[in-house]
Amino acid sequence: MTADKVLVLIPTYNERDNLPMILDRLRAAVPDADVLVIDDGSPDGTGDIADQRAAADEQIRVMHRTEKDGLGAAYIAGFRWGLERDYGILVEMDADGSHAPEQLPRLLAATAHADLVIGSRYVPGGSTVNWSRARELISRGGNLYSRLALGVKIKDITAGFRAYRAQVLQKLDLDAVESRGYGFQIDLAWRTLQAGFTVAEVPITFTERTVGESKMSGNIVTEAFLKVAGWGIGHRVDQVKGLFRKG
Ligand SMILES: Nc1nc2c(ncn2[C@@H]2O[C@H](COP(=O)(O)OP(=O)(O)O)[C@@H](O)[C@H]2O)c(=O)[nH]1
Ligand SMILES: [Mg+2]
Repeated sequence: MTADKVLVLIPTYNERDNLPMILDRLRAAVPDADVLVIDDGSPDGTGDIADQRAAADEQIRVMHRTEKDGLGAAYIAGFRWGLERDYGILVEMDADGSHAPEQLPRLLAATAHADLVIGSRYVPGGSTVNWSRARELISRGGNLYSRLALGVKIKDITAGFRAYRAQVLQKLDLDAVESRGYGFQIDLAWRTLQAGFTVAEVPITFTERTVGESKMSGNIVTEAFLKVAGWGIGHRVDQVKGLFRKG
């Protein structure tokens, strides 16, 4: 059996001081994986840096999008690009160093027995480094809330370091995904479970960026909060309808 071809998707917005370092580390840690940088027209010139790297390394490609349109939209565009080529595994990874490329082999190994593998901060062995109390509270609160509202067991459903088997993304209706930030990760995990695929979590060390700025905002949290409530209620209504149909 040949190993699945791996594509690592890296969305960027103003990451000029992070991207070269993360590409170096990734290419060293997982030399067989191809890389697609998805840049939303970063004003700081991240897209040009990505182009220079792509010119020197045929395993690095760049998708230029014209305006900042959120992490979710960037990933959807990247997934489509990868599905059109014959990649078996599509990886989501931040450009800011929060996700260690050195831990990617651990995620890839777990795709042998799960359709979606989440690099998790909140399973035994997982951790966060340099994170503010406020960010950790939002993250832990969002995860607890999602677990209760959706009735799922995933400990880190907002995590953005992931490996999807291509079959999952082929089956999901990517056109229907509207969520942009945090909600996007919850949205895709939820759709993956609803479609009957398996999800596994492997521990990672999440290290908050030391360079550049987070694009996280209150709007992103509010969007996620409202959407999760909607999915949770919709799911419960379906369950009740199912009971009536049976009875
Ligand atoms: N292409 C693209 N990338 C984005 C956008 N927003 C954030 N990113 C990238 O997504 C990754 C995670 O974003 P970050 O700001 O670090 O979010 P945080 O880790 O939740 O604070 C980084 O690589 C960002 O550059 C966007 O609108 N478009
Ligand atoms: Mg970050």
